Amino acid sequence: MDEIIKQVNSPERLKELSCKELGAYCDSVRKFIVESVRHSGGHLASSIGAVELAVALHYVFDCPKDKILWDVGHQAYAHKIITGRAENFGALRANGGISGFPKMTESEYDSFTMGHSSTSLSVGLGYARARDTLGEDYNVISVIGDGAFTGGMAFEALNDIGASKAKMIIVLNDNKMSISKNVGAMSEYLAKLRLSKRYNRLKSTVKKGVLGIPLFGSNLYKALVRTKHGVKSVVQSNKMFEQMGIKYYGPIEGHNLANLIEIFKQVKNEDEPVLIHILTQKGKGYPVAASDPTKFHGIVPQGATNEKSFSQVLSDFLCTEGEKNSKITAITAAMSDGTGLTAFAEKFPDRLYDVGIAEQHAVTLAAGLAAGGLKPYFAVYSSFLQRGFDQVLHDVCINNLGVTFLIDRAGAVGADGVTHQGLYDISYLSLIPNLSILAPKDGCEFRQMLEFSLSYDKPLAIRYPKSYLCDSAENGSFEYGKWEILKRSQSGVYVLAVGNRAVCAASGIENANIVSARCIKPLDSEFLQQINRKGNLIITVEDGAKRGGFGQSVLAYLNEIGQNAKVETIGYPDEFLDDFCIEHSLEAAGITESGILSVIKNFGNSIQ
Ligand SMILES: Cc1ncc(C[n+]2csc(CCOP(=O)(O)OP(=O)(O)O)c2C)c(N)n1
Repeated sequence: MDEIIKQVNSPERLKELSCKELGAYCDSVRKFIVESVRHSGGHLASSIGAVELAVALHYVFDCPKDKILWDVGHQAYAHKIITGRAENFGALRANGGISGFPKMTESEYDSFTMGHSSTSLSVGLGYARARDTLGEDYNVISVIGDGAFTGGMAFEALNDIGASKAKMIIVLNDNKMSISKNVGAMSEYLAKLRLSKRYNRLKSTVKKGVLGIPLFGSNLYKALVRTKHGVKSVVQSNKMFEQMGIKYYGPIEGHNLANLIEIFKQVKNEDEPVLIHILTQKGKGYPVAASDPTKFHGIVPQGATNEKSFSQVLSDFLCTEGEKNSKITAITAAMSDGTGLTAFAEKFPDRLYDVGIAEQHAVTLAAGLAAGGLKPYFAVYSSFLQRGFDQVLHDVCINNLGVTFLIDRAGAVGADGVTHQGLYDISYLSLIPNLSILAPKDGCEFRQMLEFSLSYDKPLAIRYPKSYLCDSAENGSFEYGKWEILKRSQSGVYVLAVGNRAVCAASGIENANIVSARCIKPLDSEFLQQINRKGNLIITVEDGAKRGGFGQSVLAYLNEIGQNAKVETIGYPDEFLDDFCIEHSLEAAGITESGILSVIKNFGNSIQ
């Protein structure tokens, strides 16, 4: 770690740096992020693209009094370093270390816990209104990427912000990229703004403002004038935002520190909502990342793995079946790589809809596609589908449409932490009539479920984690509504395991009946009736929240028919899972062989 990183451990120290030192500091921060992330994994390209932005913001504003809200928050590593957390980067996204996202409980400089996209404008307006109502005095700055700007929440907030006239600053960090290339009409509109004529001269107000910066204003002004391309981007009025009541500044070169400092100084004094459109490069300063920002959006630490991914199974399936059936369409909300849709997109570009970071729209789009006679598959991470609950219920399920939800990253997710845990899908989807929910024990069974989906013309959800270790030796055929007995025993103990991780945890256990409860909804009620005998023990195991989960569905059903067996449920307790390690999460919840064995042992003791 460079000395300057150690020394600058607060925004106050940052403000003491000279103009030249600030430039050197940015270089060191960038280098430090690259080194740290190569070791620990994390969001690389976005973070190194926002170094000058973070430095300029902390140079001009006074945090924690002023509130900087980093949308999604994956780009805020420089912010974390400036605010005294460089020492913790050895344990970035690890237990005992720091989160990869802003987190209120981690630092007073993190004004909000972020993780899901497109929230920063709403939070910002909330802060601004609270400030004005309480007669307080601070600045609110929402930093939002062009990807996050495609999300419906951002549009809803803009609508409100423009009308509110509240004093707040929106920094639109436009690098033309979401995780992959950004999409949609808004993105095209921003591209036009990028190309639009930029100012080649400094406005007198700008000059005045720069010269007014204490200590090195005149140096800055000279630097501005000297910049390679001159200061092209200063202030340009823009119709769309302006007509919505939001003052537009831009486009501004977002790696030019002097430019950024100047513009932030300018807008600090504005009394109305302003939007500063800055242009940055994702992966800036690290050529491999800049040339392939999608690959370097998030990187995992090096290490041998023999895991296979469920998304690869999905990819193979969609590519093969897509050939045979032109009605098959796939939808992604800006996550085609992560969910395994890239190959399908390349093969059938007209049948892959990337809707931007717009899960709610994606669900209802799928409903419309199905109503119109197509066969839509929406692949989405469990935690992001939370956004689309009402759309699943109201649009897909009330209309009983043949939409298949492929719910990836279900269960504990590890390094992304609390905001991304996929623990709630079983609970919230189980509430919805007409919807069936499946969980494959391995890739082979996932493939069978996908084949089943081809002829199933009703709402269907299949949930699975990122990876699985191997395909099971048992390769029975998939039968809708029926569970699979993986191991029989004379004992009265039945382990009902949901999905790959639970099945893996249970598979080594002897003297118990091990069952893959692959159909979460509907339950295999016939089987449950058979095993609901006094003296029997039923243990449900799921990589999901206990509340409203599979285990509680089993309990509710048995209660309805008159419960005889003893039932124990294993899953996550009723608290947020603030854990960065999948193994540790599973261990703590008892979703392990020893966790199940201890339940069996306690039962044995209790009947002696
Ligand atoms: C609701 C939701 N859906 C999907 C994601 C996954 N995701 C994280 S970052 C990202 C792209 C963000 O792009 P942008 O806002 O432009 O920021 P950049 O990485 O380009 O700086 C996506 C899709 C998310 N965090 N939240």
